[in-house]
Amino acid sequence: MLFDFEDTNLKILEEKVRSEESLSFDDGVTLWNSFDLLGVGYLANIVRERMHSSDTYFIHNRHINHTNICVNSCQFCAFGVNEDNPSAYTKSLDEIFSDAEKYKNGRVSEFHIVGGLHPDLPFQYYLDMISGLKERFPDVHIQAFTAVELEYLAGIAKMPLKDTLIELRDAGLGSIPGGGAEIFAKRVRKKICSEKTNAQDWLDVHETVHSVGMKSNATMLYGHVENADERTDHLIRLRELQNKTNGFLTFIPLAFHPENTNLSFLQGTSGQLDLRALAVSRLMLDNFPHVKAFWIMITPQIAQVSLSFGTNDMDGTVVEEKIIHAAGGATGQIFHKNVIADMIVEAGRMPIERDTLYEQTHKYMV
Ligand code: V47
Repeated sequence: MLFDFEDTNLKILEEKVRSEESLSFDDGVTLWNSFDLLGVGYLANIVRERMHSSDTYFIHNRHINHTNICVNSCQFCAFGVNEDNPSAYTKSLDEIFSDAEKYKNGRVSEFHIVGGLHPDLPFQYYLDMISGLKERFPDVHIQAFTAVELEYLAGIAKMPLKDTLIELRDAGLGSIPGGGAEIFAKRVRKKICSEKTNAQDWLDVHETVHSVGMKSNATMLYGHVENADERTDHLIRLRELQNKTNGFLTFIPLAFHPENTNLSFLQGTSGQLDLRALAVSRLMLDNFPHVKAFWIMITPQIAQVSLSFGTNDMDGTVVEEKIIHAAGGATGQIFHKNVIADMIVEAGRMPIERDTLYEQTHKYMV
């Protein structure tokens, strides 16, 4: 099929994309800056269809945010608060188990657990959370704790990260979510999350996760003070680690939501930037199996359109989402899986309900 590129720079990139050559730093910057969004999407769709044809994944999952108390105060975050804040909460283990219990008969296949860096909870709380969930729901995969939380938990446990991970894995932890990466560039981290795990530490945590046989995801927070060079650098650093370990499953670009944050003077992201972020990620991360459109972040409508802009995954049912909703997220928090499947079909794609490791769990007739 011939595509009529408005931007001739993209025509040159098409040859590289078709011959499966990795794109360079300069190519990445070209993609972020091109005025030809449809051209960028067309290129990303070539990769998406080569890897997955029309297959589009989603999962019956439930997010759990166990505490919003956090010792860090990232400028972009409206979720984390200190202990004295009236909105501070920490779920007891019984509360977590009873939240999870509500889904016992719903064939939920994944619990996705992230929270703040709590100053007082002992390591045993996290071990008991994971082993208690596993005991009650042996068939449910537990994806929990970002690299930032894991580094913090190792500090609390007073153990090397690898041993901490092994204890959590033996308690039932299955894989690691992609949060906490933000943008790797020092200039940006200094502005938006100066106290947080530095970029190399984030990458090292994931390398250690992969070394103990667990898979993980990766993210990039975009649409705040970062520039095209910094986004490209972020993607290339992830691609390099993936070349080394092959332990990443999915990349999820996270659209910055400004409300109630210290960066609330910034605008939220546009549909144009959301689609571009997904497409450029698909093109630069040619060694990542999956690129996910997290509908909570970008609206179900943009997520659906993005299935022709490089994405092959729509996350899932979610149920409870506090991080983006604290920052003005305007979508609901729950989607019935038949609605997700219908949206995928309407976009001309094939819905596949999956588990965390992308094994098919349910066949939809279309
Ligand atoms: O780590 C915090 C980000 C992340 C804001 O692995 C914000 O499958 C936008 O990582 N605006 C948590 N983003 C969510 C996350 C995630 C979500 C869905 C799927 C997966 C996965 C991972 O949310 C945080 C931080 O990077 N975040 N505040 C905000 N105002």
